[in-house]
Amino acid sequence: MRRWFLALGGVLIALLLTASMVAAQQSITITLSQQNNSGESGTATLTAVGTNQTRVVIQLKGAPANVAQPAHIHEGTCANLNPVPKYPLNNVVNGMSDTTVNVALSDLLAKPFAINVHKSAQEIQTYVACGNIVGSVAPATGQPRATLGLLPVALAAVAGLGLIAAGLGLRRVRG
Ligand SMILES: [Cu+2]
Repeated sequence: MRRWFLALGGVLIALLLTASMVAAQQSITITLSQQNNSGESGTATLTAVGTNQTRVVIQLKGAPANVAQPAHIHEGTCANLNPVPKYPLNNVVNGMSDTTVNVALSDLLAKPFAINVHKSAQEIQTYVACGNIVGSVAPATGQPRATLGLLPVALAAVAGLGLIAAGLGLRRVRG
């Protein structure tokens, strides 16, 4: 019975590893373009965290030193933005911001959303950078094969690790 227990454990570990590998693939990077001649531009990387959260990491070049610049996810596009913030992000300071928001990446991709950065708390009405949240993670936006293609690899990994675990279990029983 012990070998079955070990084999089962091996398969479970393999499944967990596979799940984390697949989850790590659910990430998009968008471009944040300068607005109002700010000289600030860069990227935002959005990564799925579990099934209903998204980590948003903003990196801007040309940001002023030690100025807190408000940032949000807004509904709409940079060209046609709903000015009311939908999901607040942590302030960009020295070009960096890192926030986990309570919304699934797939939901952010399901309809138009944009990330914008404001000049400062005092000059919040001035946008310094903006980028539309678009990408190829969700099936609705195309290229779902990139994710589906991982499935055979994941299954092979599970099978292989399961066999290894079963082999170790046999060896233990014999030894
Ligand atoms: Cu905003």
